Amino acid sequence: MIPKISTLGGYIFEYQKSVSNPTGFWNNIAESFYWRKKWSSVLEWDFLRGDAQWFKGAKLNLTENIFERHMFFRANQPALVWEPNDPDEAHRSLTYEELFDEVNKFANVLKSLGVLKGDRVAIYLPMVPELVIAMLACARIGAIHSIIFAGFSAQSLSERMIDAGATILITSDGGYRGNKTIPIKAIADEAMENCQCVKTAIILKRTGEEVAMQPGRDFWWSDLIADVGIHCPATEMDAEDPLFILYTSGSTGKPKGLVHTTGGYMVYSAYTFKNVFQYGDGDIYFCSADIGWITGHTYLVYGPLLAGATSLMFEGIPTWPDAGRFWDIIDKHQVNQFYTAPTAIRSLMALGMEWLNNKDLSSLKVLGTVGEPINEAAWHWYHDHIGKNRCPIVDTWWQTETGGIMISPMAGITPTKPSYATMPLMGIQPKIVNHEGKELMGNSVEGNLCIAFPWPGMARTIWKDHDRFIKTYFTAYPGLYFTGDGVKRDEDGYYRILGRVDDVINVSGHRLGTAEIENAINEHPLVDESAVVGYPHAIKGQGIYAFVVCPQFSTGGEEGIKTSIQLAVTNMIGPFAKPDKIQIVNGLPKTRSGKIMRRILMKIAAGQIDNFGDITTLLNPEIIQTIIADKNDSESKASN
Ligand code: 7RM
Repeated sequence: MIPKISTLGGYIFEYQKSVSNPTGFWNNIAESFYWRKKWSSVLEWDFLRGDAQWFKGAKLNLTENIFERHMFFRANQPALVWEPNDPDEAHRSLTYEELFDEVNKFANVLKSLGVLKGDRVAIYLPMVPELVIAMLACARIGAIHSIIFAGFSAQSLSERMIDAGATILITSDGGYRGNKTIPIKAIADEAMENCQCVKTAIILKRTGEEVAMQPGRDFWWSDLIADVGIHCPATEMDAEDPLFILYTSGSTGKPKGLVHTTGGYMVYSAYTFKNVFQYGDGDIYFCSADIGWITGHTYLVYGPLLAGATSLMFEGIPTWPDAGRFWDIIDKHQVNQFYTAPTAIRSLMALGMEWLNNKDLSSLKVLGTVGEPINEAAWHWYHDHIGKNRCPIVDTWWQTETGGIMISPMAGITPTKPSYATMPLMGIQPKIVNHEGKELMGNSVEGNLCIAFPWPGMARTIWKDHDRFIKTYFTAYPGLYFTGDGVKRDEDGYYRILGRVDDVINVSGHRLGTAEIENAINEHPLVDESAVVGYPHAIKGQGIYAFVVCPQFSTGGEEGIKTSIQLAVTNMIGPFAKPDKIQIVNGLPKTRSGKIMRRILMKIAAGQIDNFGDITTLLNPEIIQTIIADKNDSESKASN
């Protein structure tokens, strides 16, 4: 059994132990899992080289810790409950035994297609149970899955498949999202055309629409699954063998393929899941994140299933058929823990209280948020109207890179404060540093958030680019892992995350690099250059503001060019990366060395009109007032 902290005193005591003797602490936690062979050392590390190895020498298969380990007590307990997009379609429930059968069969399918340990398998699927089956089947045979969120464009999909060197793609005919049908296979076809590495595609039938099947390359899931056996022995993995690659945005244009490994990720995801949500036997846990993002990986699939939980997955969106969809699901399935993003809370809050009428939310015990800072108003609404003042909120801070939750209350144990992620979890040693790299000691300080010691769930490298891993995370503050987030430690020692301090923006919980969006905009033939910044947005947290220089566009064609820029971004990245505002400008504020001064553009986008600080290094200071005047102009036009 994975140990569970149950009192504040227990937390304080265990936390002290976990930081004074981290290897002893994690050694004990790891003992509650099933290993074919135990480790020879708990941890070897060197942050200067971006290295950490956990449970070295240990052998295991993660899926044996989900299935074999739970088969005696939980064979007939639902592992996965699936709620479809359309409430009129029947929901599905798979017990641990049933899910095990499906995973084994699909693992045999992969084997029959020649997939070997260490091969990369790309997965581009909507939120259906087969997505979970596919990823666990990879883990069963030691293949490395790389899931690409099904909202990404063909271009983004092929870029990621090429980088990962994926040889096989698992996808579907289409997908449902609210009242829309997404042509997944058509997008996948376009992506496969541009990458030579993918030789085989497995197509799941979801929408039943007509799709083109390329003979010799494309196979139906249902055909392949029909003639394979129900047993598939688990492949023995080293603790440090990769489990998956997940791409995330950074401050440069190219997304980073973060690599998570088997043993440490297993221990960390399950331990943090059980402790943060205080999951108990028989509870129904609902995480609304898409599996295409890290939250779905760790807290919809791996953490819950490793902990023997019943995990509910939802195919659709919170506002279709109406804004009561989440609350209907909670009512229907008697959900006990609910984990979502602040942007969802804000958008539902804005749609009014009527959607809560006649919904029974009394099963709820714990509420969680993740992905971006939660403002006080949204926190209170969630607390009062969803949790009815009796459910603790866990505001969980973490990243794709961290693999699991790092700073968060443990539900019902850590006293909460609205908009605070509160305290570090076991073994996590946060440090706050200033720009010179000096650690800020004591309370009531604000600076950049770093972590001083490894934890088992951390990413080990960037796929095929360890130098970039070192450069991105371990160079700014030598000896520390740098998160890219700003943070405040208040007078009580509580942590409040202030948001990114680099060129990453967070739009509706989607993490995007401004450079990525700029690259897409700059593809447009009429665009000379552009600068993208985030600005405060009431629902999305941050909106996307693009300043675009395109001297040649024909007068009067402003709307046309804006539309075609939106299209360029949709095609290159995906619809979720479309700028909320585009302003055509004559120039961008630049330093003498040619660097765009984003700090100024961020202020302008946020509505500031003076106090731009030191602008003496600017080559063209007059452009600031021009941009502001044009902005006001176009905004007053827009509101007329
Ligand atoms: C889990 C996830 C990571 C970035 C991170 C932060 C922001 C995440 C919170 C948060 C304030 C939170 N992974 N972030 N959680 N900010 N409070 N509770 O979202 O890789 O996609 O994004 O998200 O800026 O660095 S992620």
